[in-house]
Amino acid sequence: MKKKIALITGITGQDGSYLAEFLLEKGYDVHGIIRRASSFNTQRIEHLYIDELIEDMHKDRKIKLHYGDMTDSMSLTRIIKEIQPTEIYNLAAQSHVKVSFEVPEYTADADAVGTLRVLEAVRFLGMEKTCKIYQASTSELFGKVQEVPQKETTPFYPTSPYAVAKQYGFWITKNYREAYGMFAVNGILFNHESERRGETFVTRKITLAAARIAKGYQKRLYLGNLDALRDWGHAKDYVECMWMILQHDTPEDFVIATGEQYSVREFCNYAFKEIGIELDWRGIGVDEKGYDKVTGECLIEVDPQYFRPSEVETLLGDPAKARTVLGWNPRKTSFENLVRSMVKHDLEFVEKEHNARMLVKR
Ligand code: NDP
Ligand code: GDR
Repeated sequence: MKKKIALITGITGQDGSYLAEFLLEKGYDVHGIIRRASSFNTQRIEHLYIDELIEDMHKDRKIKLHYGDMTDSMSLTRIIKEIQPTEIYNLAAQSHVKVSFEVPEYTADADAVGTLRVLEAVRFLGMEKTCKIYQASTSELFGKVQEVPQKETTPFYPTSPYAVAKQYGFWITKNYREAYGMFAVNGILFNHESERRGETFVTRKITLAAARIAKGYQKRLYLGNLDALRDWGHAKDYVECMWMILQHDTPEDFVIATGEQYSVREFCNYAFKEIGIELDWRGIGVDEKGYDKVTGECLIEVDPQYFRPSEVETLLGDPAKARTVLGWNPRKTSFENLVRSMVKHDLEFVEKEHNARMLVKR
């Protein structure tokens, strides 16, 4: 049987790191694209790479990394030509919705045209029939929602430069599938989190703050829209579904979600409960604050700098198609266990962070 070779763009991100682990376990040769940075950006994949590097520079490493960039067609084409992947997972993106309002042009270049670059490289190299492509589409496409819950047939209404760029990515993937008969598919994934989540996304920002408050390293957490409703799953469960989508007989797009919804405020309640604090919410709108019910201390405040020029107020996915067609289980990890594992991880993480700072001060 032909060896399965995977190329992951965005391998240094949350999903890329879990997917690399998953595919290695499945026996794949795993390659990833990393971009040049002035400091290390490989923390999430060091355990898949550095250890072997230290042992023996020339030994077959678990994953192979290549320098490239979503804004650079040449590098993408060169890498794809060199490694001849049988599956490409296009996860690389400027993935922060609020930041996309600050860097809209770059976001379009990396997230929209970047997707085209990958598809076109595969076509240009004549690999249309040998290489499957997974595109990381998003629930942000539904934006100003037209139907509840959102499913594969729900119309899109993107409300940020990020979502508009991803809408291009969605359609160009579908277009290459229909025009050239390529196995190019979209996973429309709702929010998914983990202890590897970037620190500026709301869930991780909350669990890190809860941990720092528990240890006495932080006094207060400042957030934006507390009323935003999201369908939050676990990243590890979602990368498995990316793979399942590519193993399906026919190239089809899938919504990946849990079918459960919580507000940012509720996420805070669960996270603070893990450090033994019951929150008492008082006030409304920008004046709303979260207090420790026992001590009366104010722990959470709204800061309008975190509001977005246009907000996605509510997202709730319907994973019925993925469940019935792929046999995927949307709630392997319960919401409570997701929050618990993130807080547990961050209690240890902030302790190490604090000790490292003390070391520097000495
Ligand atoms: P992250 O932000 O954690 O990771 C993004 C990855 O893309 C990083 O490896 C980053 O590299 C890389 N990257 C960014 N810009 C470029 C570029 N110009 N060239 C090459 N690589 C680049 O995202 P997630 O892992 O959370 O998400 C993975 C994908 O799924 C993204 O496309 C995201 O938009 C999409 N998505 C995510 C959801 C979620 O809830 N997590 C839900 C739906 C879709 P570096 O480490 O150097 O910054
Ligand atoms: P989102 O995730 O925009 O859904 O995009 P994020 O965690 O950034 O925001 C979720 C909701 O929380 C509200 N919010 C805050 N958000 C952040 N980041 N910081 C805050 O302080 C804060 N306070 C309230 C937001 O307004 C929003 O409503 C994520 C990304 O991973 C995308 O790449 C992906 O496509 C979508 O999920 C699905």
